Amino acid sequence: MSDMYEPKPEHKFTFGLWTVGNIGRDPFGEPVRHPLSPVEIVHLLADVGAYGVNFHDNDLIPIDATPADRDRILREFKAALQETGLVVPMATTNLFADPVFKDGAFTSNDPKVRAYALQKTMRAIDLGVECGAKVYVFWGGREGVESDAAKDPQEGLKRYREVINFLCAYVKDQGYDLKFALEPKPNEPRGDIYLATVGHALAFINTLDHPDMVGLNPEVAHETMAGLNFLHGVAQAWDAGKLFHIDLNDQVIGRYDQDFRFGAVNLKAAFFLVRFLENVGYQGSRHFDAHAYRTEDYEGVKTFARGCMRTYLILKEKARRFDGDAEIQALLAEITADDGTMAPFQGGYSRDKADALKAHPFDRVALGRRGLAYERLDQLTNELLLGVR
Ligand code: GLT
Ligand code: MN
Ligand code: MN
Repeated sequence: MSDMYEPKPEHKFTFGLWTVGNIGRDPFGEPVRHPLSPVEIVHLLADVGAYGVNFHDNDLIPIDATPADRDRILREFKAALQETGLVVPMATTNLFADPVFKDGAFTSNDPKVRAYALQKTMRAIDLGVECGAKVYVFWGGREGVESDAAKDPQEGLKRYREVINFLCAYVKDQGYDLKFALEPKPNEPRGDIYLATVGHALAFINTLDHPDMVGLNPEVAHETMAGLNFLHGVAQAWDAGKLFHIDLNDQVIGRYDQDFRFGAVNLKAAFFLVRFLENVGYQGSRHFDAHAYRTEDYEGVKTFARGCMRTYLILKEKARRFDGDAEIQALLAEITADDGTMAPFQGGYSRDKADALKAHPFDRVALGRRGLAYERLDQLTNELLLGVR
């Protein structure tokens, strides 16, 4: 399909090996698709027009691989990257699948498990950097509890902090050009996961030894699972200079972790998200952390992957139209109109300003009577998204 919604490298669309490589296993059912090798996945992604591919250490190198296996797999993977032109902007560690991590990795109650998790992460960082990754994601899916009798949440946070501090120092010591991105999630697979939302993670970062090295990888589905407005979390991460990466997908509030195709559920929320990312000038990857419905074969997986990128680009075009729509812009200008009379009270504090404001007469009733026309604005937004303007 060659049209204005065709993905190009400059769009920075990326997928994890685990996304299009998802074989459709769920808690109730066996896999529905045969596993693809990392090399096959790279070719599939190149086929649909992606820019990059991300991975967990064990998506690429099986946990029990010998050093010889590791070398061969890595050689073949790098050759596939070379052949297709795909890059690896991000990497991460699988600290959730193996039984050893059933009580968490960095926050496990067992010091041997914590040390093993740290060792595994250092090795995985080496692997990611070797493949070119500049962002390293920490998704602590097993860092948490089912019962608070098992673990003191303060102790959990202390352990988490100690490990992130250690790893920041490791990256500096190795001279790697790498930033960390924490990915919050409220629950699943643990009953409750530590650092549950963007807000929790932002506050935690400020307690670290090297807060400058650590930012966020917010995911649409995860904030939505918590019932939150994803855009607001993203905006706050951006405002703090912490939007290092983003996981795009979709999710119905109150359901299991769905990881649907971007825009599959809430197109309007996806629209405002894309408009935000484009308008603020976010330069990072647009990473789709999603997978195809379990009903699909690999043709369906390609349709899914193309759909994520195409929806993003369509919404980007819609954002351009929204910002150029005379009626919408006139309405926005009216809503935010400023006659300048409040200028003496704005900006920083001064004693004179405070005194003048305390003495100023306001017609509260008239201010409260004004209609704001948000109904019209939202309806115009809907009509723009529905393609009738
Ligand atoms: C897992 C999770 C994702 C994370 C991945 C990175 S692992 O697939 O569901 O949200 O981004 O560790
Ligand atoms: Mn998810
Ligand atoms: Mn994710």
